[in-house]
Amino acid sequence: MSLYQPFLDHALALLKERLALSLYPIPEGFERKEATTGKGKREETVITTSHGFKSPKLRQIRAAHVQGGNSLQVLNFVIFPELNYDLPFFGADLVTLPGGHLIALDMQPLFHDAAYQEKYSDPILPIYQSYQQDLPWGGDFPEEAKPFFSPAFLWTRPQKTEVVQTQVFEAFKEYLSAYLDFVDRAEPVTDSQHLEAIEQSQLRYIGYRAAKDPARGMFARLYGPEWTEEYIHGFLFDLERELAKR
Ligand code: DBV
Repeated sequence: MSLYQPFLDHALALLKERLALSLYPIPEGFERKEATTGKGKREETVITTSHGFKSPKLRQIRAAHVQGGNSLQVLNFVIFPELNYDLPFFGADLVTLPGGHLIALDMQPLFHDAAYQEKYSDPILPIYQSYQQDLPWGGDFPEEAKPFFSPAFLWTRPQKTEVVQTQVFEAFKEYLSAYLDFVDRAEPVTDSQHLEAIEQSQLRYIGYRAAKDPARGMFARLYGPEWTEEYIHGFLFDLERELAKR
């Protein structure tokens, strides 16, 4: 079984328990994609599956799960709230490559003012701090990505797979549960200036992630550049296209 299957199973079970969930459509040809890489003993089949849901307050809950053997496992799981809520994004990028594990977990903020931090970061800091010893700061990451993370950004590069299966899994569960507490309490925004600011911030975030998707190279090598661009803009980071339809 893949390293991140238990994460996905847990997340979907918890979402079903706590939200009025319905399916989010996955464009045809993107539910499951397979390719074979390497030759001879190095041959591996790499399967990417997609999962999409929504709930009344959450526009898109989606996961991309890449399974390519022991040295290629990825779960990218993001929740995009509806545009009439000031909720942060839930962002998890759980990546295992030949070089090791790379874990990013955060409630990615729409705004950086003190009131927003107090509402959506401060409650997460005790969870974040409780993992600092076992999951230390992972070092360099792109400077331009910094505006998209919160003070509770858990960024770590565990050496041992066992740490992913234990502490990282626990942290993932705690962050997701705390996020769903935020969702429970969220009230719709009605002020038009505030709504406009939320939409702009969501577009900025999604635009950045679509433009700088660190998986673009991997997907293009596996499945070709056309499939990859369509996957990124038509499913993984689709807000711009969805707004054009509204
Ligand atoms: N990352 C994605 C999606 C992925 C994915 C949709 C479906 O946004 C996977 C797959 N992330 C993925 C892979 C790598 C990373 C790395 C395959 C390894 C790339 C490589 O080394 O070849 C957090 N993810 C990373 C890195 C960061 C993140 C900081 C290191 C990449 C680097 O150093 O450039 N999550 C990522 C990120 C944001 C986020 C940048 C920004 C808002 O939420």
